[in-house]
Amino acid sequence: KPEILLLAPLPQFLLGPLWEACICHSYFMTEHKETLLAEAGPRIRGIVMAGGSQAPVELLKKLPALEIISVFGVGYDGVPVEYCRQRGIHVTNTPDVLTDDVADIAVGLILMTSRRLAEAERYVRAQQWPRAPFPLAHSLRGKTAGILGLGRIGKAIAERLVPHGLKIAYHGRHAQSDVSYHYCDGLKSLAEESDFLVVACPGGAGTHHLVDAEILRALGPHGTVINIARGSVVDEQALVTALNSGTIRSAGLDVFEHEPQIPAELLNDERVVLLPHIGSATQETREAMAALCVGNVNAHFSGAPLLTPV
Ligand code: 8YV
Repeated sequence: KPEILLLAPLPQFLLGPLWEACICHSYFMTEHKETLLAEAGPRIRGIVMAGGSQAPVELLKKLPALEIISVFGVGYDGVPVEYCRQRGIHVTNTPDVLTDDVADIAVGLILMTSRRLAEAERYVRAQQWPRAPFPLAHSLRGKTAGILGLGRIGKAIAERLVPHGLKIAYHGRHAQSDVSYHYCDGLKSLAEESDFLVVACPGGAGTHHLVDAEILRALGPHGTVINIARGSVVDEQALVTALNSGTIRSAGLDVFEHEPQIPAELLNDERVVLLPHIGSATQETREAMAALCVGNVNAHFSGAPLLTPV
């Protein structure tokens, strides 16, 4: 059996089939990483990792026989793709199967922030309703959602928001001819136009802190940041400052810069909705992701075409 490294905790329905096909080493779990690498490193032919985990070049250099990295997730910002290309290491991910669930969470965050759903629920539980009605929230109809990154997930979000009465604008590297949404050629102009700035682009160096203090100022005091992509895209400290100073109204976040650590200012802010990176976290979707993830590993080691190469 080929030997592989696991760089993240994985669900049993993925570990089972992986163990059937491979000898798996739990790199993320062992306290003796150097010993594991010295002993098994030369025999490691595959890596399985999560969307948010990292496979740094320094680690890959210690794996001379590495042939494939299979990411259990759509985002492969933790993989040095150019280095892998040069070494001929295949990289696969799990696109499409999670699109609907992630888009649903974006819509959920938009409803939660605009209608103050989490606050309202806390209000009821704290028995405050008998004392006074809950304060008025904000309607979605007629507002504009500005989508940063109109890829598969960004498009699924847009499609869901149109029936809610929102106008859609977007920014990305280029305008797309197959959509009728308004294209903004800069992120700042998108933020100026938006009530909800929805981050749906890939993470990694190319998008690091794209949403910074200047963009938050452009979004303005009626604006809300929604992030279902990667924490790295938003400058979290700038976000905290913008919320504290009333530069923006609120934020709905499923991802953070240093997961699972969340700044205390966000934890203590009633207007912010916080989720523990659950965009793809349903039984159905995670099982479909697992099937692709192990399917790619098995395809590679049996010489068949990869199911979903990056
Ligand atoms: C994670 C994600 O992969 O798909 C992605 O890029 O961020 C998530 O789906 C998930 O945490 C699986 O570990």
